[in-house]
Amino acid sequence: MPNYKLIYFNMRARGEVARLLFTLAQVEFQDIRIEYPSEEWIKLKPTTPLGQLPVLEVDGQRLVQSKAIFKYLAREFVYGKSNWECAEIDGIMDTCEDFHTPITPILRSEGSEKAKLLQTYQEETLPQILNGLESLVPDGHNYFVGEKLTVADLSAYCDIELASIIAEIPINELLHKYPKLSAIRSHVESNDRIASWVKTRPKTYV
Ligand SMILES: N[C@@H](CCC(=O)N[C@@H](CS)C(=O)NCC(=O)O)C(=O)O
Repeated sequence: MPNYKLIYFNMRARGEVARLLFTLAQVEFQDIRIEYPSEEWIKLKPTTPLGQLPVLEVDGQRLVQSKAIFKYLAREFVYGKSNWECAEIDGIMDTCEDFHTPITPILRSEGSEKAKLLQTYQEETLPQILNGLESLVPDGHNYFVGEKLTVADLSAYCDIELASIIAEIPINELLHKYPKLSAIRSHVESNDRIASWVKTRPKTYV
């Protein structure tokens, strides 16, 4: 088994899906957590390829971009059964990326500008993405794709939680109109390995 080192901030945000993939596959990895902001990050930033995290090191070779990292790990551990299923999973992951795009502008703005961006996120962005994701869960199925947990379910699980924190809407309230997404959330949380990870992982804001 390769030597895996995941370098990310001490947050879930763009790193947690990778951690959940390792957990689900029961594969050991070094969970390197950098505080943000910190002197440590100021020193480390120029040594990273993009000046950003996450970075995954596999036997000393570096991979950048969270989605590329998740897809690489998923291909190693738990992707779809066919090219078509993998493409369906990619579609879910790309949709989940849309939760992230507006977040930095919200966090970096202040006052009435922040309130306006937050309102658009709550009232327009989230319903649009959640309606889309809900429609992508096949009727009568417990997962986005196939009959077992994949990186699609883990991505939705992590990113819906992140969106609920940023939007300041409790997750049960956010998901009350989305029974299929609520069911996926329960399935992810009831997986023994994930449940144990969630219970013991460092407690962070996002
Ligand atoms: N597209 C990149 C975005 C990475 C990114 O925005 N990373 C942020 C944290 S979530 C970061 O490194 N911020 C610190 C900085 O830019 O100094 C990905 O998905 O990995």
